[in-house]
Amino acid sequence: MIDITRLLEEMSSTELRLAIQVQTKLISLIREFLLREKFVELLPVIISPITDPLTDFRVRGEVECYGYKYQITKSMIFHKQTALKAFPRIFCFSPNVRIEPAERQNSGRHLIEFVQLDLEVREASREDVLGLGERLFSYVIEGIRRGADEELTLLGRKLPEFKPPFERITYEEAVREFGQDFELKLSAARQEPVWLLDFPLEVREFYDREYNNRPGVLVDMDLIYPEGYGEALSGGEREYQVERIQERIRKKGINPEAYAIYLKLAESGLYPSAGFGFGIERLTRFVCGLKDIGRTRLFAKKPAQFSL
Ligand code: ASN
Repeated sequence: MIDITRLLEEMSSTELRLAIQVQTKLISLIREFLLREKFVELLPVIISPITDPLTDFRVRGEVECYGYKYQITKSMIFHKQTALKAFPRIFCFSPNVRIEPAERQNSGRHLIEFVQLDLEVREASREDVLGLGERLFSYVIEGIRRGADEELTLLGRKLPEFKPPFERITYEEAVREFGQDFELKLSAARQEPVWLLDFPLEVREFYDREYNNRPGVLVDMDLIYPEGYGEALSGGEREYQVERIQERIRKKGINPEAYAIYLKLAESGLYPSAGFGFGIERLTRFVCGLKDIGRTRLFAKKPAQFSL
């Protein structure tokens, strides 16, 4: 059953209302920044024959219409790459559904339905989108510090100023310093955002590009929030040559038939590109200094919880 008491409590929560007012400003600042950078905004794709494979424990959300099978979007990665055939710089506020394990219900960071700012840039390198990400992040934080000071004061949040360039650390260095499960430890140990670079091939999806001269290492990145808030954004350079994509799909043990459409598109020629996805609820959580991601949106759906 849906917990009506919780739902009504949410509708009357001052904290939640303040967070959503801040979020409205965040979204507006992001748009303002990206439009100035000559990006085009795409409308989100909610169902598609293909979506981000992500890791196996996440169940496929499927919808059948007219005898065709669609999947519910886990990320618009393949649509982003395809859309670059039409426009050189694109972004989308993209709703994603990821059926996370029930144990993550109270992680404070996981919702099974969330929105990410997903963007992609034709012929860009990781360095290009890393710079863009830093500028976007600093712009948005500065805009909120100035434009939402009332809300932040009421939320009891002191938001520091962040000046790029941000620190960089490789995945290998992070493991050495904090062990395999390093994300929250690294995040808690920092007062400024930090870039995490060069993930090993096994822990990411097949579309992030492998270095030409470093087999098994990817030209990708995450931005990690300070103060223990964990991951902010995730992205990298992409594979775009059909043979390399086929090889990476094979290495993941995925049946290439499942991605036949994508492989056809790659055969027709994809642009080299780089991009990232930036979680809006997590950004709201960080900016507002909230413990619980359930307080960053109405109708929040935590793992294994039935909600409106
Ligand atoms: N949006 C991410 C990216 O651009 C992918 C994801 O959400 N898994 O790399």
